[in-house]
Amino acid sequence: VASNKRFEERAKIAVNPMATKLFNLMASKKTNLAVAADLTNKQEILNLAESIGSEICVLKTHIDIIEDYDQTFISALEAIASKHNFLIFEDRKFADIGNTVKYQFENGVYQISKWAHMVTVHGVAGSAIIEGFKDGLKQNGSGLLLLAQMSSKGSMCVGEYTNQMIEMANNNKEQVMGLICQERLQSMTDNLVLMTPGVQFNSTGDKMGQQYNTPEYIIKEKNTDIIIVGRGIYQNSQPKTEAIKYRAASWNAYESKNFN
Ligand code: BMP
Repeated sequence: VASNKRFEERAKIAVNPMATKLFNLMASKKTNLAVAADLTNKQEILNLAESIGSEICVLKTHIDIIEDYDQTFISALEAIASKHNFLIFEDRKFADIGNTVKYQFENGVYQISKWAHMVTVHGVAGSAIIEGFKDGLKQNGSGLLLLAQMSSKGSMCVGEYTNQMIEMANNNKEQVMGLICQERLQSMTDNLVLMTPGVQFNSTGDKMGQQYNTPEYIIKEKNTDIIIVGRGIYQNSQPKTEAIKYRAASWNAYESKNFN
């Protein structure tokens, strides 16, 4: 299933404000590369962000794996993000009832709603989970990304569950900016951003169930919008050089689509 609209056109039809912002950012910066900065030391993440910031549209964090976390980390990351013009994505994978996710989003050590431009949500608890985000999302015009499919072996986000996640996204477009998925399906409308993890050039998987595809395959054959690359970049001896390669591969794959 092809989307035949360019990112700048999709920015105009997106409903969630962060979806519009991200489509426009990709179109103007000419990058659909997101990097998963899965490092456990705050200075290592900041160094990575500084070195690859010019190449990416989004930097994805797992804030709860950082061993020396404190609030100075957030302000330092925000400064790098505004200098290099990328958005911050906290991959929290919220999955509880609405009342609990509201606390997890707004409170606790991380106060995610204050700084994350987008966060991931599992729909397993049902669509009322979205109610728990409504207040927090308003703070910065942020967006939710629903997990419609996963990259890992044996994933249970398949079939009818995937269809239900797409429906949940389509029914809540003010809050939901996009989907985490492995392919574009017909029901995934053009106003949603489709982001795909499990991308690496030189590996087909790891020992813990991860499965990899190439940027070209994901963007061109599977027709999603953004690749998310973690170890393929941050574990390389030259992350910047490698990020430039992933950026070129995923952008060229996007540009090679047939737009009308
Ligand atoms: P890596 O490229 O190193 O395998 O990292 C992939 C990143 O994407 C990890 O941060 C992981 O938590 C995330 N992710 C994933 O791999 N598959 C999914 O289906 C959803 C994810 O968020």
